[in-house]
Amino acid sequence: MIDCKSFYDGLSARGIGFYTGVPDSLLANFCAYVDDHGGKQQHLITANEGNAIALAMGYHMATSNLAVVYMQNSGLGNAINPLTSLADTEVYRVPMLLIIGWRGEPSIKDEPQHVKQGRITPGLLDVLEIPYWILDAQTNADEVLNAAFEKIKQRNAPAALLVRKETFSKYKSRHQPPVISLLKREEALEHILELCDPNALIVSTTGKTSRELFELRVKRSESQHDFLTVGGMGHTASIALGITIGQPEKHVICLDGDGSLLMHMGAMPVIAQFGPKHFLHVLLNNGAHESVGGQATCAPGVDFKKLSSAVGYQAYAQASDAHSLRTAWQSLAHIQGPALLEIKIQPGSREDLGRPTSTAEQNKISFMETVHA
Ligand SMILES: Cc1ncc(C[n+]2csc(CCOP(=O)(O)OP(=O)(O)O)c2C)c(N)n1
Repeated sequence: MIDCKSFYDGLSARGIGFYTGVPDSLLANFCAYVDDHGGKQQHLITANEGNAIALAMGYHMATSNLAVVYMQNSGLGNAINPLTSLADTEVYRVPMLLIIGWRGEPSIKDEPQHVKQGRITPGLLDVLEIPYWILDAQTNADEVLNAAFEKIKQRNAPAALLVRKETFSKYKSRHQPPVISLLKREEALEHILELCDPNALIVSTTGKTSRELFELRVKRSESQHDFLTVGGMGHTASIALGITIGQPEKHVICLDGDGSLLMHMGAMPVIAQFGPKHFLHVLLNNGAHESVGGQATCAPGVDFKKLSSAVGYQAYAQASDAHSLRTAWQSLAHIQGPALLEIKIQPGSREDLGRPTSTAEQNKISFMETVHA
């Protein structure tokens, strides 16, 4: 396996001065090492991967140094526009090193949302004309870094490392995210299922929220009719907006995460502008990207009450335990217009949490059958 410290030292020796990106479980050990050793001056988690490319570009222009941009391959989509229209050799030509976690690598079993992305990732890099090297536990990291940096220098443009599962050795972060509530996400979801109109259309976000919701429906012996957004991180609220536009009389509940909401926060003013009558946006705020390792988000510094009011939501309420959740729910029940319910939750989840057993398409079909029932 590649030792996180030697890899980090190897990057520092080759002039890397800054790290930015969106976390991925395959890169979690290395990113935890960066976070502990780079500090605030050297490491910033962005809201989405495109932001990270742009940040690396600004950093390079200001210092002439190189930044690393790390991401899961799911994030390549967010990065393609700034990679192609800013950093590319035919535009500003900005050097940087991309470190990309390779979920869904062919021949390795993975979740449905990763399968195609994993299969096309090398081809995508080829189409983008970004030279890349594959990194795994057996790789001689020094040789790969020499080759990659040589290429970056020669082209003065981005190059990438595609990182296989279990490449980096274990590193335990010294920092735990601050505990902002004692309520677990799964408990919050259970309360929501108790409180909500049984005919409400629920759309849940990427990661463990959807996995927990799926298991809660099993536990409650209820049908699986919620829409579980397994991919497309950050787009849950826009999917929910589309649903409410199509079904304006039904109650639509969007279960969002803080990382997810921040990733495409521009959806909020658009929701407010449309002004759906029965739209509850629930923010499950644990201040972390818990599903991929618990890396911090900037949510703890955001005043979501002011934010929701500033973008035009009609109401806001906050909860952090069963009692305040019930009160908050009731206070929003008769609001006509989009409302934000922020539930502060504890980072963490069950060790034995499973994954949806139905396919993504089956999930869509069940959801649509419920909508049209
Ligand atoms: C575009 C994109 N980037 C990154 C990921 C990897 N990813 C999956 S879930 C997740 C964290 C989501 O955080 P949050 O919305 O706060 O929910 P939590 O995991 O804390 O419940 C990340 C980064 C992804 N799936 N898609």
